[in-house]
Amino acid sequence: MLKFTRQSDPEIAALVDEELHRQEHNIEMIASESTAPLEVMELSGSVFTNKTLEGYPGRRFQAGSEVADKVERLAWERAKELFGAEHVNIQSYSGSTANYSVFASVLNPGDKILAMRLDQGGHLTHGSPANWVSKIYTHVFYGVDKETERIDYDALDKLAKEEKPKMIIAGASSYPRLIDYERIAKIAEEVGAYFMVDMAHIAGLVAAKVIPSPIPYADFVTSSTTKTFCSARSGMVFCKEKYAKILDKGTFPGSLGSLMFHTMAAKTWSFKYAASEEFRQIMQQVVVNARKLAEELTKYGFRIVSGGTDNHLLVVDLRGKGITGTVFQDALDAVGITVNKNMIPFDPEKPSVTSGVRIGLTSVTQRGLKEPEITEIASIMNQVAQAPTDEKNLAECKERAEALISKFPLYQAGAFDD
Ligand code: DSN
Repeated sequence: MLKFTRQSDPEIAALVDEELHRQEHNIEMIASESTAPLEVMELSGSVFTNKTLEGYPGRRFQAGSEVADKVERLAWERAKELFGAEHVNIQSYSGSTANYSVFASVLNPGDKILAMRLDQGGHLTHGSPANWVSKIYTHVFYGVDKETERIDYDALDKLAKEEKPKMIIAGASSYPRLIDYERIAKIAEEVGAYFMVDMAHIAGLVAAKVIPSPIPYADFVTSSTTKTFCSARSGMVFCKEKYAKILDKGTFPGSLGSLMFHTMAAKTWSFKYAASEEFRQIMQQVVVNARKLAEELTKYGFRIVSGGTDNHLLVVDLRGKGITGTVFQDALDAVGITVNKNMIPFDPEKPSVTSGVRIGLTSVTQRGLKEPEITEIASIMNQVAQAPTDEKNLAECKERAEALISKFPLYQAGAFDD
C-alpha cells in the first residue's frame, strides 16, 4: 500500500512500517480502538479523497457530484436498514462532530444539557469544562450509584425534574453496563427534553444486535464509526423522521463544511459488512471475551468496576493491588499490552494518575483470540501487577505476550506487500 511513498518519502513510509510492526506485535486493548478491515483502508485512500462537495445529493454546491451522490444515497439505505432507523446523516467527520451537529441543530446558546459525568464514564463533548461546548451551553451532570457503580436512574430523574434541561444525553466512554434507554426516554419526555444517545463505543455491538439498540427510544443517536463498529475514522447521526430536516440543516451548513467522501465510501462498505454473519460472530465473541477477562481478573483479586461487564470493555479498580492506573498502564505497555489509565467512579486519584485502567476487547477478538487466550492475558496482567517495576518480571511477561499474539496475525499475510 506504500509503493509510491516508499520512493518519494522513505522516512514517512518507515514510520508507517514501524507502526504496523507495533500493532502486529502488541496486544491492543484500548477500548475505543479496533482494526480497520483492508477494504476500509482501500476506500479511505480512494479517489474520493479528491472530491470537494457540500450539500446533499441533488442539492450540491459544486458540480461533478453524480457519482458521489450515488455513494451517499447507498450509504443512507444501508445504514437505515442496518440500524432500523428512520433517518440518517452520515456527513459527520467523527463522533465529536456528530455530537456538535446535533447541538447545532436543536440547541441555542445557554440551553441546559444533562449528561453523564466525565469522571464516571461520560464523554468530553457532552459538556466537560475543558471542551468548548461548555462555553455555549449550561451543563448539569448525573452519575453512578456509589454501591452498584451503575447509573443512578432515580437521581437522574430527580435532577431532570429540578433542572428541566433542554437535552438529556446518555452514552459513555467507559461505562461497562447496558443503559436503560427506555427509562431515560421517559424522563426526557416528562421534562420536555430532547433525548440524545451517543453510542460511539457500542455501535458495532448494536449493529450486530448483540446488545439493545437506543434507536427506538432516542430522538437523536450519534456515533463515531471506529471503536466497535470497526470502520473509518468518521461519524454518523440517526434521528426520527420528524427531525430529519432540522438535523440535515444543522449538520450542513449548520456545523460542518465540505464532505469527506473517502471515509464515506469506507463507511458505506462497513454498513454492508456489519450486517454479515462474520461481523455478528465477532461482536458476540467481543462480549464473551470481555466477560471472560472480568471473570479471570476477579479470580486474581482485581476488583472490576460494577462487578463485571455487558459490553466490549471493563474498568479495573487497582487500589487493592496497591498500584495506580499510570503505573499499570506503563508496565503493561512495556510488555506489549496496550490499555489506558482510567478514572474509576469516585476516584481519589487525579485524572493524570487514576486508580484504574480501561480494557477493551474488540481488536483482540478481531484477531481471533478466544477464551483460552483471554485467560492467558489475565494471567500475564496479574504477573505484571505483582512487580510492575521489576525489569526481569516485565521481560518474562513480554515474552509471554509476544508468544501469544504472534499466533494471531493483525492482517492476512501479504496484505501490505507492494
Ligand atoms: N473518548 C475517547 C475514548 O473513548 O478513548 C476517544 O474516542
